[in-house]
Amino acid sequence: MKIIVAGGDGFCGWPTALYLSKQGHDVAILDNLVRRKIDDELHSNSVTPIASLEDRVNKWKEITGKEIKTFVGDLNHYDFLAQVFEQFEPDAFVHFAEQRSAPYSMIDREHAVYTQTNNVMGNLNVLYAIKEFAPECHLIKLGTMGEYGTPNIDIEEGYIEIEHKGRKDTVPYPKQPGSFYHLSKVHDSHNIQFACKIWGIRATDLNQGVVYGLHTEETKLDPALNNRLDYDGVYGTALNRFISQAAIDHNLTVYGSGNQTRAFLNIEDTVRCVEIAADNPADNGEFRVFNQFTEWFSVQELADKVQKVAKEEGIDISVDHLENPRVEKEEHYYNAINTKLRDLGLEPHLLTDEVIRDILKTVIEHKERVIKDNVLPSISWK
Ligand code: NAD
Ligand code: USQ
Repeated sequence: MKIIVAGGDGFCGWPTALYLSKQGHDVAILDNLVRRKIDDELHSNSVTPIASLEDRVNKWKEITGKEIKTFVGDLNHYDFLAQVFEQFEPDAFVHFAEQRSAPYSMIDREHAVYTQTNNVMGNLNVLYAIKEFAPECHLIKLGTMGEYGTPNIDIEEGYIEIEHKGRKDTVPYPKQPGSFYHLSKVHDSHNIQFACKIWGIRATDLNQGVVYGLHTEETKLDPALNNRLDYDGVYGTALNRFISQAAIDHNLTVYGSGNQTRAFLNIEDTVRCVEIAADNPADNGEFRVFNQFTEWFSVQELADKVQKVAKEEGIDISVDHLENPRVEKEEHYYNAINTKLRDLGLEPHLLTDEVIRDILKTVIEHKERVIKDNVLPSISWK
């Protein structure tokens, strides 16, 4: 298959591009490299040193003989996007290319507007490009479990059957997202569903949980293929952040009670889920939704796990409860369904002490790169 990985220079996109290339697909990366510029804006960095996109794909070719083409440009420049579609003629378009930090979207008006413009308009351009240049192309779009929020009922996969005043219908599951970033994903989902209905586009929305880890078999082949690992208060996500904190002897930063629960998966499962979606495309006109996670944990449970493994490695840190910078429920019901990817063959890599230890050892190797001022949260929802 000819597959474009948009956002292929990022944390999820890079290992996915390598994995799909290894599986024999003809892969091209589209990325405007804005994530690297945001590191400069935030005076932050990846714990792991990462090579330039050019060096990354050159090293991949040198090691495997496989070529990954690159298109450096912005989804919001439609002329550029049109050219990419005309030249590459994709069978599938994997769309990771969005601003993905909830705290970044909550910095101020400008960052909220940037996030929603970049994400919603970029995705709308992709929908138009598929309609205009590749109507059979399968859109595999990264959504988020955070679209659903934390309702007091089970979270279904995209749709819910409801009975109202004696009549029944199956409707999109209600969305109660928790940041302007998460809202951008809801807006994307609505636009994709509408485009499927009116133009007959085929699309899969992968409502992904929080991703942890950094290595895949492919990224481990050479330091030039390293994946990025975010630890800062803006882009770092719960588990990877706690492990990075342990590596520098920093107490773990649980926000509020820590009883807030989220769905998680290993980066090794992210790449496989995308492959499963590509191998089993949605039908023409179908807007399919998969919940892409393998387990759920409260933030406290994650901190406890990291504290235990760190202790075994001779690192003694405590779990701090910081005033929560976010507006979110800290006590809530959580039960989310995730059977569709499992039914199509996903075999989860679950979170074990060994997985935590492995990430911890990598961070320790590079711990002098961690900028300590970036560790505590600095952005408030209010
Ligand atoms: P990332 O920031 O590391 O990567 C995103 C990439 O997209 C970056 O390389 C960036 O330069 C590029 N990009 C952004 N806007 C672009 C544009 N307009 N045109 C071209 N390129 C653009 O993020 P990630 O962690 O790899 O996340 C990838 C996707 O998966 C996002 O859509 C995110 O919402 C979703 N997701 C991520 C997680 C997670 O825990 N990391 C969880 C659930 C969903
Ligand atoms: N949290 C802490 N301490 C920290 C960091 C986070 O207690 O140091 C808590 C947060 O308050 C929140 C939970 O951990 O309750 C998750 O926060 P996060 O930063 O790990 O994840 P989130 O902001 O939800 O965003 C991340 C990705 C985003 C993706 C989302 C999946 O950045 O792109 O969409 O995970 S989900 O959470 O399922 O929506």
